Amino acid sequence: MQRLYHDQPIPEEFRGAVLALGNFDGFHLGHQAVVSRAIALGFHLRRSVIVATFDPHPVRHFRPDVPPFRLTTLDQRESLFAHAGADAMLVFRFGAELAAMDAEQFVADVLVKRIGAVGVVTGDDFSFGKGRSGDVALLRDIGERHGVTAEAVSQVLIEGERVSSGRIREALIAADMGMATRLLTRAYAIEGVVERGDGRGGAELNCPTANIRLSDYQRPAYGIYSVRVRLDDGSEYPGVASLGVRPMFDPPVELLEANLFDFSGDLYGRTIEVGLHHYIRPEMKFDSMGELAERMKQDADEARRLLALPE
Ligand code: RBF
Ligand code: MG
Repeated sequence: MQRLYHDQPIPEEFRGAVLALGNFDGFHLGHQAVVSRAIALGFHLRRSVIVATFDPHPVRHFRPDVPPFRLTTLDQRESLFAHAGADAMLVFRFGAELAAMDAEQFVADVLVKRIGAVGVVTGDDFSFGKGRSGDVALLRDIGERHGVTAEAVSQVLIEGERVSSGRIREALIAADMGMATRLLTRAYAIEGVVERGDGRGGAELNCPTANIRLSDYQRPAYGIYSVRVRLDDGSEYPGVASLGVRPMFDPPVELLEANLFDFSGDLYGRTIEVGLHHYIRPEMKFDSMGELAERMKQDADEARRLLALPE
């Protein structure tokens, strides 16, 4: 799939496209409804379909100090959009230029002139333009004057409440992985490059782990999780992981450490994606390494049971 940027020329083949417009971080059930509609419209009009996203996130621009809150990386979004059937991804590089643009300019200069969109599909809560002054009604009005159709897709409800990224963050913080998974339609997955750790997991605890950083991701509750780990060759391994600061050790280092069942090999430097399936327990401080090792064995058994694997 092609990755396009709002401030670079759009290749001829992608002009005249239907644009799914939003941030789509997480690509949750509500986002999927918007993109599905854009794809249906593109099919009907025989136009290609571009899915937009913002990077950096506008919130980072306006409030640089907020703690990490991303639900996906740009690479994860690209792969999710591709699997949904989009032809290209359009990255809005959010900075001073976009922040200062009013609603009219955004539609006329960016959507129409630069991108050449013929139709735009958003969620019904979409807002845009300087100070978020534009809403879907204004998008329809401005679009009409510039020959762009605008359509807003209704919110999606789960248990009577709107599916939203905020609700997913709340579920993750509360270790409600069942709800997070339903809202996302897949397990929350953290991607990163495997770093060299202290080697203690393999040597002392009989539990070698692949360690990755949490970078810009929303932190779920610290603790021990059952996981499914996807490697960069597409293979997948069930396992158990610890996510947190490891109170057994000083100084605390925030890490996601995954032990892959029935895997032996070197993962250093490789990109892995760790899907968090079930929350098992919080991180704890034990009196000895022996007790930690014993508990880690129980965690692995519990993870196998939760993931419905044979003992
Ligand atoms: N570290 C802690 O300080 N407290 C824990 O409760 C804890 N539980 C863990 C459970 C599992 C399944 C795994 C894989 C790791 C756990 N760790 C915990 C991290 C462990 O101390 C670390 O992986 C090794 O020290 C290797 O760096
Ligand atoms: Mg390790």
